[in-house]
Amino acid sequence: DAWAEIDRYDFSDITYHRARETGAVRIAFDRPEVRNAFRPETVDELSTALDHAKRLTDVGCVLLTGNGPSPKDGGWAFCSGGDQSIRGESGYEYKADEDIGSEDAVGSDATDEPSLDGSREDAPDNVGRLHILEVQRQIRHIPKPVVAVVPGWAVGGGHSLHVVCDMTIASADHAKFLQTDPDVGSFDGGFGSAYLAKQVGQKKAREVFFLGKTYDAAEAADMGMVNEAVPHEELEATALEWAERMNGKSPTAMRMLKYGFNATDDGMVGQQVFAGEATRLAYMTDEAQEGRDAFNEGRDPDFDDYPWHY
Ligand code: 1HA
Repeated sequence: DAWAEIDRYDFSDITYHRARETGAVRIAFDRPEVRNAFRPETVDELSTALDHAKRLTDVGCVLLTGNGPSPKDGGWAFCSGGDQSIRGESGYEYKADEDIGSEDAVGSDATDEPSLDGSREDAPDNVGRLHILEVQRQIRHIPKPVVAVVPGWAVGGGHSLHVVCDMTIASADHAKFLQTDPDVGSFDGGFGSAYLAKQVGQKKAREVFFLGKTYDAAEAADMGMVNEAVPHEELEATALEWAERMNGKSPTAMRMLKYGFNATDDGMVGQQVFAGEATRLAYMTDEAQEGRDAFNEGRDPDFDDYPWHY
């Protein structure tokens, strides 16, 4: 009841809701019949929703989850990773319908260049995509906590998505964590594995990938990659509770903390993102505004009022 759908009716692979009272958005994979596997269209939609959520200044938390259960067999899933049925030679391919990215669509009007408006109709070829990695970076850089709410399977690239989220809450009844990457000839050598090792330790992370065992929510919590396992029927309510709690905190402090946590693992980019926020804070001071005003008024700046703090 807390949720209102955000007006964007052309989403097909996700749903996107906003809880105005709570200051949260809920982005959910909506392909339960394939355990919420993602295809390029899904990734595009996810990226659009995350970018929108980033720009909502009264929203302090993003919940990322998977809708269910499957109408086919009642199974629950967060996400089962890349849709293997549309995996081509070099990545995941857009569906080859008449309008989008298919050989047939590449008619006489096709150019060699992608369009500026992001449409794929004039794409010269249906290139395989791995752009879920761009979404991982969005999750990493969005200036508010992203919580993975895992109602069922988190597998392969879906497992990596939960790893990159700031926190994970999982259904004690149905959540299952599994890495199949090397079974299907794939590997997330970035956040999905190396960052997982920061969470659970090197030996355990290597076990997750090299043995490919399935872990339930309690085991995943013991391991340190899940914050809390809760009864299935309490999953979404608990997630909303967490969102409300976080949304009550200082937005600046939360942003600085997220980027502070990221910085050591994100190298120069981590430093850049953290420093950008420090710059924003500095811009808000009279001292920085004196510099701006002096330039605009064609005079030397006078910083005498601003001490060299220690
Ligand atoms: O590693 C990466 C990347 C790395 C770097 C850069 C980019 C990356 C992008 C993606 C990925 C990956 O995600 S690689 C890993 C891809 N995912 C998998 O290997 C998981 C495949 N699925 C499973 O192992 C199992 O289906 C399952 C453990 C998730 C669930 O098992 P369960 O409960 O026994 O259900 P199951 O009967 O197997 O699945 C239900 C339906 O969902 C099946 O379809 P149906 O027979 O009903 O027609 C099944 O085929 C479909 N399905 C499940 N997962 C996928 C899928 N269809 C396509 N792709 C899937 N990933």
